[in-house]
Parts: sequence; C-alpha cells; structure tokens
Amino acid sequence: MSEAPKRPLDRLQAADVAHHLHPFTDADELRRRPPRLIVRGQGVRIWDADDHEILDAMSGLWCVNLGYGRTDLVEAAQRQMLRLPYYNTFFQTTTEPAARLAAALARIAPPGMRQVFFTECGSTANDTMVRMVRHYWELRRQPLRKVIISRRNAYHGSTLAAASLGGMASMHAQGGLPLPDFSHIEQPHRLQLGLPGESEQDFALRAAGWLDERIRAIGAERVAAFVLEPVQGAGGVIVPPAGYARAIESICRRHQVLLVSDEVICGFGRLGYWFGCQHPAIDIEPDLITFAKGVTSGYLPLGGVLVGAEVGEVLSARAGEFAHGFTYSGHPSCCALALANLHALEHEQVLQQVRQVTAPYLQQRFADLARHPLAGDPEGLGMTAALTLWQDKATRRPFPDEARAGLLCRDACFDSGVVMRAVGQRMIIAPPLVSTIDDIDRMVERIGIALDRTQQALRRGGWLR
Ligand code: PXG
Repeated sequence: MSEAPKRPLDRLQAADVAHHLHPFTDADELRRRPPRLIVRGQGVRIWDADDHEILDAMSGLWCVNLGYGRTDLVEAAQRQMLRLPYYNTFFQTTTEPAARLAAALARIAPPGMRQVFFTECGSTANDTMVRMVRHYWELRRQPLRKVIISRRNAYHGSTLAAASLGGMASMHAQGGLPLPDFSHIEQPHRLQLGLPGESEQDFALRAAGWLDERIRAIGAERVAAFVLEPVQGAGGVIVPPAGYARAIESICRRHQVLLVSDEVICGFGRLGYWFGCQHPAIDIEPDLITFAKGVTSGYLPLGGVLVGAEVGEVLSARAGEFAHGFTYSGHPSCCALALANLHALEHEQVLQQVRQVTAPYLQQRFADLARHPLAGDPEGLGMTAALTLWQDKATRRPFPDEARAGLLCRDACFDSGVVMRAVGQRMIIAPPLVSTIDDIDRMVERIGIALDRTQQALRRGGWLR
C-alpha cells in the first residue's frame, strides 16, 4: 500500500483526485499530475498553494471582469443574504433585487429589450432560449418552426440542449448528441476557410451565405432561430470578418428567422460595450440575448435571456404560462451582487476605459507578440485576443496534434506566471476589464517567456529544428 500523503496540500490533492470528477479534464492526466490548487485572488492576480503568483489573463473562465477581492460586490451579496438569502420568483412573487436587476438590465440592453428571464448560468440561459423561441412560434401558430441553426466549433454550454446547440464535435461524440432539430453551419474563420486572393468582404458575404443556403435547404417554415456569439470565445476567439454579422442579420429578417446573440462571454464590457452586438464591428439588433458570467463578474452564478419587443409582446400578450423556470431563477443574493457589479462597471467607467485605452493597447501588444518565431496571426476584439502557434510560420504549417504544442504552451504560461487558454494550437486570453497598461505589459512579458520555453520544449521533442 502506498504511504498516506503528509502535507495538507498533498492530502487535498489526493482527495480531489480520488473523489472529484472535473469538467473537461482527462482523468488519466489528473492522476499523473494532481491539480494545481488555487487559494486566493486579488485584482488581476491569483495565488496557488505554493504561493506562486499568477496573472489571471483568462478572468477565471471569461467571467471575473472586475477582478478579484472586490469588497463592494461581496458586501452587496452579504447584506442581501442576511436580510433574505433566498426566495423564489414563481407563482406571483418577486424580490427586491430581482425586480431591480430586471429594470437595470432593461435600461442598459439594446433598444426594445424590455424583459428578462433569469437562469443560473449560460447553459440554462441557452436552454431557456431554445424553449422560449419554440414556444413563441407555437403561439404564432407556426409550430413547425423548431430548427435552431448555429455554427460549428461554437460553445453554448453543456446541458443537452446547449451542447446540441453548440458545434463542438467532441461533445457531440458522446451520448448521442445533437438532439433532433439542431443544425450547424461553418464558422466565419477566414484563417481556416478563406480562399486565396479572396477579400475580407467577399469572405464575409460567402460565409453569411452558408446560413441562407442552410435555411433554404431545411425550409424557412421549419427554422425557428439562428444563434451566434459576436466573437466566438471558447472556439478560440474567432472574430468574424467585417460585414458578416450584418449580412447574417438581413438573411434572418428575410426568412423571418429569429436572431439570437449569445453574450455569455461578450456581454458586460468584454468588447467595450454592454453587449457585444453593439460593437461597431458587429452592429446587429438581435431578437434575444443570452447572458451569464460577467453579469456578476463570476462572484456568484447568474444568467438569463433578454427578450426583445417582438418575442416579448407575443409571450406576454397571449394568456397562459411559459411552463419553464428554475428554483434559482432571480436568486436574490445573486441579483443583489449583479446590481453592485453593474453599478461599479458604470460608475468606474470601465467600458469607456476598455474602449479607449485597454483594448487597443492589448491588441497592439498582441501584435508585438506575434513577432515571436513560434506565434503568428494575432486576432482579437475588445478584451479578447488570440495567437496561433505554427511549426513553420512562413508557410503557415501547423504542428501535428501529437506535438501538443498548445498544451505545452499552456503549461509554460502557468509556470511563467500567467494563465492562457489553449484551443488546439490557438493561444487565447481574455483579461479582466480592470487590467491596467502595466498589468497587460506584465502579461505580455510572461507570455513571451512562455513562448520561448514552449519553443525549447518543442525542440527537445523533435517538433522544431
Ligand atoms: N455560451 C457561451 C458563449 C459560453 O462561452 C456558455 C454559453 C455556458 O455557460 P455556463 O455558465 O453554463 O458555463 C459559455 C461558457 C472555456 C470555457 O474553457 C468556456 C465556457 C465555459 C467553460 C469553459 O473556454 N463558456
């Protein structure tokens, strides 16, 4: 029998490996390498149990937009928890934070979006949206409109409907997904799908045309909605070409297909606007918006669906209930924290700072990083950015999967004191919106060191000369 682990840290890690099933984690890998234990955070920094300081350039999982250690957020939740930690919003009841947050969201949402349905997270926001648009079409006496179209490589969550809606091949490979009546078109990724000599505008129109073709192939009378993220986050920070989103919008209008913007990542300032669809590079007016993450800066779970005039009027004008809801829909403690988060974003002028200073600086520094021999093709919008790792940058030859270049780089980043996310061979970041110029310089400096270390490791493995 192996000896019992001695240090408290070792004991915790052993307990975790033995009893904790982790999301999206290779169990074998976890046994070989116990998980890193994160113990505290302040501002844009987190610390592990060995007191190793790490810049959290991923804002947790795209959510800790105001950074760690905000007592104003914690106190807002605490005040509400002491007064009324929980009550529900079913059966003709409400609470003060739920009512006030609904009104606050209606005020910042794009014009015409006056109502919100609360959920606990982004997955249940998307599930709710799927049920809501199908119910809407039933109320409009077009019950055949059930099909929801989205894009390959999109991530929309992990419930059955959200995973079906998403276009992640690895998720569809398990458990018989997607469910019926979900359909996926190609993502507008020019680096991958652009033709030689094709202009950005031509690619944008060709990529949007895939939606038109799909709607016609299915039959518009069967299509309920099209769902897109303004910038595909977990898919690897895929920024659409200029004009794509507008072209998508007019195709949806032409076929009377509802347009949904999944703002779970792009909402609440990630692109420098309350919602990503308001960024001038996107510039669309969706019928529905799903959100989560940044609404509470990740301090407590909360999500929801913002409902535009067209759907809202049909849902509220006709008698009968929408037979849907969660115990924690409109959870008062989470809503109280969200109100404090919105207040801080507004009064500290975080969005303006992102638009005018931080985001342009981040994009500029990522362009600098792309001079590294291993990395190229800087892409990004707002406070999201990506680089691609190439085996041969001049000819854009990718590494074979076995090289595990992205994972090597992700580990090298951690060891160099910065969190980056690997999506295949794209290295991506989404730093807290409150990152300063100095914080970004430090992140970029550590990423540069990590790229050097990755290059050395790839050489040792025989993947680079
Ligand atoms: N929509 C989008 C666009 C998302 O990014 C969800 C929905 C689901 O939200 P919840 O709250 O149910 O997780 C997400 C979540 C990653 C990563 O590694 C991304 C997400 C979640 C976990 C990991 O990039 N996005």
